[in-house]
Amino acid sequence: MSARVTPIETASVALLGLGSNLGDRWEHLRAAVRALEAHGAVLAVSNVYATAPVGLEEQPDFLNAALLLRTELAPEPLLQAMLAIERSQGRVREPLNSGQPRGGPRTLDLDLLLYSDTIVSTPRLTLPHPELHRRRFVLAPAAEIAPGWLHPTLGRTLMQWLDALEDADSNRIACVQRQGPLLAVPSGA
Ligand code: PH2
Ligand code: MG
Ligand code: MG
Repeated sequence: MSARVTPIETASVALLGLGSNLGDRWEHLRAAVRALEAHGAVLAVSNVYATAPVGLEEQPDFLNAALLLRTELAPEPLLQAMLAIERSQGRVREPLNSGQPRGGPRTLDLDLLLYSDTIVSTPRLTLPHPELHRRRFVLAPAAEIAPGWLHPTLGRTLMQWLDALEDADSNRIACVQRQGPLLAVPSGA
């Protein structure tokens, strides 16, 4: 008689933010989704949003999106995989002491926003992402694919955080415009 083995669920769900404001922005985002498929199951991809730059304002507009990835990778290896995907799309990270302003133009930015209800605070990684609940360019796409995800430290769902944002400054509704799906809908679908 063979013992019945209950499979242990080891995969977690991560919420990623995608951004690009240099080069072929749509293609950088598409390439990121394709590359992430090697690291798990892409459960959902949001629409793409054209967004006004936040922080350093003298730079081109961004395209932003969000993605849900079911993955066996732990947060740190997932972050390493994301950084490698950024590099594969020509992202160059200036050293912190280079004198270059932070938050400048980039071909591809992949941010780990949430990883299940995991809380991490190390020099390399903070989970949940500290700016997640403050930025419309993050919350608009994220709330589209994970509206009910409860913020692990602050409470409230992503949709509640989005609804709570003031329509002011860089979070003005007009600064975040939905463009449409990232991936072409297959014909006949
Ligand atoms: N990313 C930044 C700085 N500012 N602004 C927008 N609209 N979208 C971004 O993805 C973004 C930004 C640093 O990562
Ligand atoms: Mg970012
Ligand atoms: Mg980043």
